[in-house]
Amino acid sequence: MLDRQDRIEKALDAALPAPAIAPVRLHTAMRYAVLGGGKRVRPLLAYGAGELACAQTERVDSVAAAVEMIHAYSLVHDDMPAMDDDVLRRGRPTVHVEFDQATALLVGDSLQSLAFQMLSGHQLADDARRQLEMIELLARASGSRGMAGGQAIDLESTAKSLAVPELEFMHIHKTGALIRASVALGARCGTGLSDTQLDQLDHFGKFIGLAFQVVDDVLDADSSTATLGKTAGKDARNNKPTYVSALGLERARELAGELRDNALRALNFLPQEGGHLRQLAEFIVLRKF
Ligand code: GRG
Repeated sequence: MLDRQDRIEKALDAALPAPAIAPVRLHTAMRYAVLGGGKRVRPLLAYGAGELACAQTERVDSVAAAVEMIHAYSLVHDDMPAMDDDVLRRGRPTVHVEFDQATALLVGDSLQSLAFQMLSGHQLADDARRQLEMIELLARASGSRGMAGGQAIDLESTAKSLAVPELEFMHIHKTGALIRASVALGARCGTGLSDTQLDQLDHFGKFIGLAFQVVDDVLDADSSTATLGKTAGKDARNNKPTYVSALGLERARELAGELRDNALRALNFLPQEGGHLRQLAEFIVLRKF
């Protein structure tokens, strides 16, 4: 993990415009939003899937940087007053607090564009059609029928009590879609997996994405601001429906384990029984922040 975290940090650093390039404030804020923080779970999943598909690591670098840029943009926009209105992220002031709201909007916009530049400006696959499919895959996962759509449902759901299937629908989109896409894109950088194996991997991505969100709900209820590096206890204070409000803390914890087990079963059909993805699944459920 440390090796890959170091690798993605360098890839992101190289891909982001240098702070001295105009407009200096925007580029400084983009770098602030992306560099030097975060667990890099989505890039780690892309590298793990890429290994199984015998992908060239340089190709996975571009995919890993793209998914992390989309993730970072979503956090910047989510933290703004019009959405979740938070002042702390990755242990530091949020982008609109450190800079200003207009800059935070532009940081998100620019990171989203740069993500697609990463996928279109570097060779990811031998076959150009496959590369186009990969670009479409990220567009779908991050747009209104993926992450942004999930966020819209989240905003509409404040102070409502959602049944578990509705919660699942929201989270499969808001958090799950990008995690699933990270796995799918990493795997498509190589040619070592059959269509059946890609389907199994997609099953893994779907279930580990949902497990990630259930754990996020548990940590929000059960951890501290100091440990999380972001404000804890916000879901209950903001009257947000979560797995903890729907099921209680203990059952939500159990559910995270069940979702992980379901994800792990899909890996049994893959080379090295899923290799590093198996350990990443454990990390996602056992993480403390
Ligand atoms: C604004 C279009 C738009 C979407 C926002 C993902 C999201 C949608 C909002 C983030 C709000 C949130 C806290 C969601 C819960 C799951 C989540 C994405 C947590 C943060 O991800 P981590 O734990 O963060 O991977 P780090 O900092 O480690 O990268």
